[in-house]
Amino acid sequence: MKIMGILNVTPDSFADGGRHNSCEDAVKHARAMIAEGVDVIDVGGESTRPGAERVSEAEEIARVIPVITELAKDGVPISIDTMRASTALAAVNAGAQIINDVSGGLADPEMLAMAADLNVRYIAMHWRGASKDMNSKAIYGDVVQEVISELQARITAAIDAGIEPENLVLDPGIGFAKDAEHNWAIINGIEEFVSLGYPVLVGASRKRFLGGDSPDEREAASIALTKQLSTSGIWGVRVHSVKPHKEAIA
Ligand code: PMM
Repeated sequence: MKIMGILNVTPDSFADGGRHNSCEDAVKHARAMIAEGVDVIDVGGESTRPGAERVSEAEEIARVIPVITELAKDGVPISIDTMRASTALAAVNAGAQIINDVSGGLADPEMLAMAADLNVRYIAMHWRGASKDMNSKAIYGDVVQEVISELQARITAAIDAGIEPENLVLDPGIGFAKDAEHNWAIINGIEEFVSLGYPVLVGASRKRFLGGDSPDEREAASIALTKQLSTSGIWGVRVHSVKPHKEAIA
């Protein structure tokens, strides 16, 4: 099972704020993850936390491209966590090999065609709308079946746009338009997602449904979840810390 290490390059992710320093800090943090054996570094310049506002395209690109350019020299696989085709293009040109689109192609009408053109791996996550008001969309009857059927629509759209099926990765979108009970139902039903026949990525690390008052207090539960998921047949987990998750899998 692959470990995707999260590298959020947002002003609030690193202590000092300024862009140059946050690039340097981000690269340093990524190199520490590489030393611990990370499989993919997921670079993102836009927060998708519940309630988050969008950042501009120019700002997103200014945050992530210097970091990707530097990390590409290390030869580690890099994914770009973006909902914008333009950012995905700039990132792939700078050395990223995977597009991680939390909107599964719904946020930017150019995204699926761009991913097809670039012929890189494309992670399609289940999404029902922008972070600003996604919590109001957490309404399901059978959450597993509804998320699967909404993902199937994204698979069809991706393939219609020219994305090669072997380039597709699916993600149920833990915490995106989902309450705690929905997230747990998906975790417990993850094998139904695996049985769709595509690699499955799960991003549950330090998310609110794990309890605790702060992200740090959710670390033990995150690691326990990786251990549980390691026998489910999923392709990878998207996590904040590398070593403990590697140990859990081992
Ligand atoms: N979660 C976040 C951001 N990007 N990408 C994928 N593929 N799956 C996720 O679950 C996911 C993501 C938000 O989490 P963070 O704020 O901890 O980065």
